[in-house]
Parts: sequence; C-alpha cells; structure tokens
Amino acid sequence: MEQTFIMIKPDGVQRGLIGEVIGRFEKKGFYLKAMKLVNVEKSFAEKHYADLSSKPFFAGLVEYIVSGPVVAMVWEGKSVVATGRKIVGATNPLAAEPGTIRGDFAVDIGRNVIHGSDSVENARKEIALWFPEGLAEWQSNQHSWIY
Ligand code: 3AN
Repeated sequence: MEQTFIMIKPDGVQRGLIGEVIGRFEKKGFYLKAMKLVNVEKSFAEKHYADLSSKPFFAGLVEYIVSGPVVAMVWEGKSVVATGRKIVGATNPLAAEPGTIRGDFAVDIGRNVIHGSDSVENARKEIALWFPEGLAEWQSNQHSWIY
C-alpha cells in the first residue's frame, strides 16, 4: 500500500493546527502509520530539503524548519501521495484553493504550515530519513469498506 511523508511545520504546530491536519487525513480514509513531535537539527533539515539547496530561499527555509518542533507523520492509503498533495494545496498559499490546508490556513509561501511528499520515490526517501526506526504495524479491519 502506498505511503507518504507529511510534516506539520513549526507554524502549524504553534498555531494549534495539529488536530486539524490529522483530522483531514483521517476523515479522508488514510491510515496513520507513524508520528512524532520533534525538534530537528540544522544538518537534518538541510538533508530533508537537499533538492532545494541552490534556491535563494534555502537558508531561510532551513531556519524556519528548525525554529520549533514539527510533527512528522507517515500516512498510508490508495494514491496517498497525489491525494495528500491535493489535501495540502499549492505551495504558495495565496494560490492554494479554499478547502486545502494551505488554502484555508496560510497566506505566506515561507510559512505554509505543512509539507507533503511530491512523488512516491521522494516519499520513500523521506520516510527512510525521518523514521529509520520503522513504522507501526497495524491494519484497520473496521474501515475496510473505504477501499
Ligand atoms: P512543496 O512544499 O509544495 O512541495 P517545494 O518543495 O517547492 O514546495 O518547496 C519546499 C518549501 O520551500 C515550501 N513548502 C516552502 O516552505 C518553501 N518555499 C518554496 N518556494 C519558496 C519561495 N519562493 N520563497 C520562500 N519559501 C519557499
């Protein structure tokens, strides 16, 4: 079953949006497979955003991610990577549709509440980076009708 990496960024944590974000993924029908509240080191944030290292906003992005705890999660389900991106919304919150997390809760591209993997391959890499200890083993029997 497909998995994606979702991170609630420091602004989302500090604004009390953890429950809101989790609720949206849960109610959609996805399954939470791992979750932790962590402060990350600068070198770790640089690794997570390595693909963006040449961007002019890279230093500010890393500073933002290390500025407070983040909630790192793995969600599982049918097409969860692409659907997760839809739930998250466009990178620039001003362009994000109402009904998406960024569309509903953010205005600043540099403070856009949440991260979601942009491909199955990147999801695999990000999950390995953030959860080297592995994931929780469980399967829901109650909600099997969702699929
Ligand atoms: P997404 O998070 O939607 O996949 P990416 O991977 O292009 O978008 O960018 C990663 C993060 O970098 C964004 N979530 C945002 O916080 C930050 N970012 C992207 N573009 C800009 C920008 N032009 N100015 C400031 N921060 C940016």
